[in-house]
Amino acid sequence: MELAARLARAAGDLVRSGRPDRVLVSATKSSATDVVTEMDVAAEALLRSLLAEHRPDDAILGEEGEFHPGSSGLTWVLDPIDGTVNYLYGIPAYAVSVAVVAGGPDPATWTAVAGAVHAVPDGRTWTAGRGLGAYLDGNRLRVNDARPLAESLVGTGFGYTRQRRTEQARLVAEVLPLVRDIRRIGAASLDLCAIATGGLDLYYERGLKPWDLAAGGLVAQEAGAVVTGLHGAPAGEQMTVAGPAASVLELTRLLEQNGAASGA
Ligand code: LIP
Repeated sequence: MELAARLARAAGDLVRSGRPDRVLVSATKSSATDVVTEMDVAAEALLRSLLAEHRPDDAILGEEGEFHPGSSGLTWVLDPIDGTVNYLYGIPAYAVSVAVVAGGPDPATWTAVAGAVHAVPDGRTWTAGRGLGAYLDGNRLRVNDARPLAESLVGTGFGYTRQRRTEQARLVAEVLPLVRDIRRIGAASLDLCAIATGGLDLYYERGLKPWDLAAGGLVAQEAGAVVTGLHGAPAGEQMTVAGPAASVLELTRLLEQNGAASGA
């Protein structure tokens, strides 16, 4: 937990100090808007070099690099800049996400052990250890009490392909009239930390990658939130829903009734 925080802060210092006035896109992935910047790559390279020094026998799964196998049974799951589009545009909502899991690299079979999410613009750092609780800059966190869906502030996000976004637009149009309001922060790890801090009542998103979810999901769980998928499935790329148990039950029913985990 302490090492995850140290690594996240170190990468955050690089991202913060090295941000040029105009950030350039160095590559794209699933679509022309799914961008990678030179800083994404540089920050992950720093994280990998620190892990080689401090945890040489552990495996590494990172958003921007190849899977590095290990022999210890532990895998570090890295998102060097979660919220890359916000970083590109200078919108102050992007984070370094560092988690360590038992097992890996298949997220369906791993158990998150510890994690840290470091908000680069303002330096806030969330940490969590399995069974050890969740903290924001050392202060213990507790998820909001459940409240009716109509009074809940709900976070969500959208993918990068037209097909997936068409489906997500249909779904959010069903959800919006039934909740207090919607927030689209643009970084899943910060959405999940907002659940832990009480800044959101609920969060749902389809299409999260393992590195989007690994650290923030543990922070939310250790703050007392339920983090799940639909139809009894675990949280993952098909769907992630997070919040207090009673509210998650209401939201998952609504999402299931609207076919949220099927289609694009
Ligand atoms: C982002 C996620 C966010 C999602 C964005 C994007 P990235 O991750 O954290 O929840 O809505 O579309 O996928 O690509 O910035 O690492």
